[in-house]
Amino acid sequence: MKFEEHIYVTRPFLPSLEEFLPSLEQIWQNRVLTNNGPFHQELEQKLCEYLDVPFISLFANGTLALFTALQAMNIKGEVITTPFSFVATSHALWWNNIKPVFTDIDPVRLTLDPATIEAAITSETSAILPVHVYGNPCDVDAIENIARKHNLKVLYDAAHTFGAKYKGQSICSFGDMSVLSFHATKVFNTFEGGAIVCHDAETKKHIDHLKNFGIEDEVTVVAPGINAKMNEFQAAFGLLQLKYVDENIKKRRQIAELYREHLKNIKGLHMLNAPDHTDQNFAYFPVFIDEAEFGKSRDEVYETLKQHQIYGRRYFYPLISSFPPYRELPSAHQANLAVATQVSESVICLPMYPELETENIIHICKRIQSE
Ligand code: T4K
Repeated sequence: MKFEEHIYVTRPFLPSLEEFLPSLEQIWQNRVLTNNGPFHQELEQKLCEYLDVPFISLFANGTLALFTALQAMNIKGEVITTPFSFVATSHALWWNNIKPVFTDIDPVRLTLDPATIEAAITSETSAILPVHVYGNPCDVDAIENIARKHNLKVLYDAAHTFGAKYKGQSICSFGDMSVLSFHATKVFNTFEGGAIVCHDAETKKHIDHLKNFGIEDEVTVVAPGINAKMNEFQAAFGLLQLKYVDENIKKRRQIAELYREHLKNIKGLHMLNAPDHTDQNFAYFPVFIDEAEFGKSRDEVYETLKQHQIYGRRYFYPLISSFPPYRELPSAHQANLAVATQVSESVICLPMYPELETENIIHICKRIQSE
């Protein structure tokens, strides 16, 4: 059997170089490298169609998109968020001088538990920042009810969620805004990249100003904006990626099915089930190790895999709430985050990318059970 030398948690999908060359030639011909060029405009339009959303603004990366969305929504004070995410979620709050308030996650979805949100609301709370972890939707209906009742805004971190649907609707159609990441490690990548989805033209215009220094025209600056624009290389690459994204999600689905088949009935190893009415994008394949039942700790499994050049990742361990400066916050107490702590200490994300070979999947599953 032939195995890749190193099997990483993910590998970015790259179309053939030949297929990208005509786009590069066009960029060289246009000499428009950035600032809302023709590829940028076309990608925004094509993504609105693909994601079935009314307005999208492209960004240099997902973190700057999160940062800018908070500015565009004029969010201040405290924001309720999850500790079980990539650090960028809370960093975007911190950089905006907003205090993250952590609450626990739902043990099934692994996203913010609506039952814990209400108790954390204070007079300073202005918004909720939930994350559709691994591409699985949050309980958007319950979150919307809480937000409406308490007059809070909702910004979804949808970094993992490209192309996923809930109740037949794009996940990005929920909340006031959603932020996507097109990082190299994501289901749809533009090397680095990201986007904000919003629901009206006025807001889109405001976001577009904010990501371009606040500039409206040559002599008018309307707000203290930042430079967070996606460039033409990224946008052209995104257009090409879009051609392959459905095929790639299909391959990811097949990989997930293979993993399920080979890992079922292993005592102490648990897998996630998608919430009802969800069309998944199979961005990640997390498994959860119950040490008492499995006979080995999560970290032992992780190390064993590494010894065989299989580089799974413990997304998301440690919890954001255990990093400085967040660990000083009262809401960062472990007692407040029992489910998140337990999940974070048991998870390993197994390799998942469209070109992962069947032999390698079987090899990974065998190594998990070995020794
Ligand atoms: N919100 C959430 C919920 C997120 O998950 C993220 C990003 C964001 C916001 C922020 O979006 P961006 O600003 O990134 O657009 C990775 C990614 O850097 C990060 O984008 C992602 N989440 C996070 C979950 O994972 P690391 O530190 O684990 O990446 P790294 O470099 O260790 O890569 C993992 C593996 O992927 C490598 O071992 C090999 C492979 N890889 C990686 C890259 C970058 C490649 O084969 N080629 C590559 O070019 O954070």
